Amino acid sequence: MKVQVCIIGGGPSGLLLSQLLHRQGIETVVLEKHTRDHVLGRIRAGVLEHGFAALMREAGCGERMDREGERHHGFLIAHAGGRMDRVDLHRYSGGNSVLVYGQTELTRDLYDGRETSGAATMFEAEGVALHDITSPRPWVSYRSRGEPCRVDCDYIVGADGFHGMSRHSIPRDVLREYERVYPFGWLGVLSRTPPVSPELIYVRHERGFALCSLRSQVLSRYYVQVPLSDRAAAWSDEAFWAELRRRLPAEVAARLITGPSIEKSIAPLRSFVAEPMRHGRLFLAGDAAHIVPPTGAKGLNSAGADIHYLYHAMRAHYRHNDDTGLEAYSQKALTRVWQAQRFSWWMTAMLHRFPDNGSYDDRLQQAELSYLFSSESALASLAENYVGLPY
Ligand code: FAS
Ligand code: PHB
Repeated sequence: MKVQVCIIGGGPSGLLLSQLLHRQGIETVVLEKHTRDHVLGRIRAGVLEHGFAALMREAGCGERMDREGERHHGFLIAHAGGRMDRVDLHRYSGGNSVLVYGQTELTRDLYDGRETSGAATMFEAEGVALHDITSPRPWVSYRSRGEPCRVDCDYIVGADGFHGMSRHSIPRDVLREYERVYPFGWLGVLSRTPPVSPELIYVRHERGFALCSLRSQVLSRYYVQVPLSDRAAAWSDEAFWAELRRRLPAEVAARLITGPSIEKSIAPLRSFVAEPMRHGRLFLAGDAAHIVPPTGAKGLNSAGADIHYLYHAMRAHYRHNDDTGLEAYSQKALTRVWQAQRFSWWMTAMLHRFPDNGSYDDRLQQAELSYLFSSESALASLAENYVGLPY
């Protein structure tokens, strides 16, 4: 097979880029390790920056997102003694907002868009390997149902997530990795229950962080911080709901409607960046290059910025033989990646209970929150990061 761009990974990063390029007549193939159903079985992000939503529309896959997604102009932070304060995103970001629409649904929309376009997606692609990535004619090998296959291309995009292989195709003496692993995880539950609040509630509590989110008015998403040693199977639904109630302000806990969990999992938290995001004709995008703790809702949205830069760079290359975007990609993407890293770390440090924290750290977190809600410029800083810094 010969294409212009070979994309490794059929998650939101790879699919969004492939759809955007396809609409510009740039031929791509997506190699995905698993089946479509397996990919769609993952419960992940829930909040889209306005820039990400705009990319979905430009990819021709935004219609259901705009119909079913919920525009949110603010969120709440519950902290000292059950007090709740609102972050007015609309006011402090100059009129911007976020869209609450699950990653599972947007990935489904992207798959539907790709199938309608007739572009090629190879599912259950095994043993993907990259070859001659610093030559003008890179190629990719993989097996499909045991049969050896080959893709010749101009460029390879590694959008295969944190556990993918593409990052490891960059020589060890070139690749630099930066990482911080947090001593806790998020136990998440999805339930077919009405959300406890019309807006998200982030909770700082002495027992640990909690988050009340949603996917729709009949589908709620909740999280509680748990030790890394915990296993989701050891948490009964009753134990989860009781722990969540303990961490919520009394009036919120009183109106919480519980129900059976339809998904329950623990996500470990880490901050991670791999540099550079380009080596020869290989470009890294999304979780393949960076990971953030989900506190700031920047994981999927950071991937969106990478895709924006890569899409415009490849379009300029094929339309105008202009390679300035490709040359600048890694540096430009990493500048925004590190802003998302900073914000995600800040939100995580402010709201979570760190096992080694002493009384000083506890008071510092309280001071951070009281400063935040006493300063318009602090609220403006949070708001502009949460809705999404400019691309
Ligand atoms: P993905 O990991 O989504 O997709 C990569 C794809 O590549 C996968 O489909 C995988 O099967 C495929 N692949 C891997 N290796 C391959 C190989 N060798 N060959 C071919 N294909 C291969 N972000 C938020 O903003 N909010 C959240 O609440 C949130 N929760 C999360 C919870 C969990 C458990 C995880 C893991 C992540 C979470 N994230 C969250 C971040 C998440 O949403 C990612 O940012 C998003 O999935 C990034 O998309 P991709 O870069 O496409 O990577
Ligand atoms: C979610 O709905 O899954 C979600 C929302 C906001 C976050 C993290 C996760 O910061």
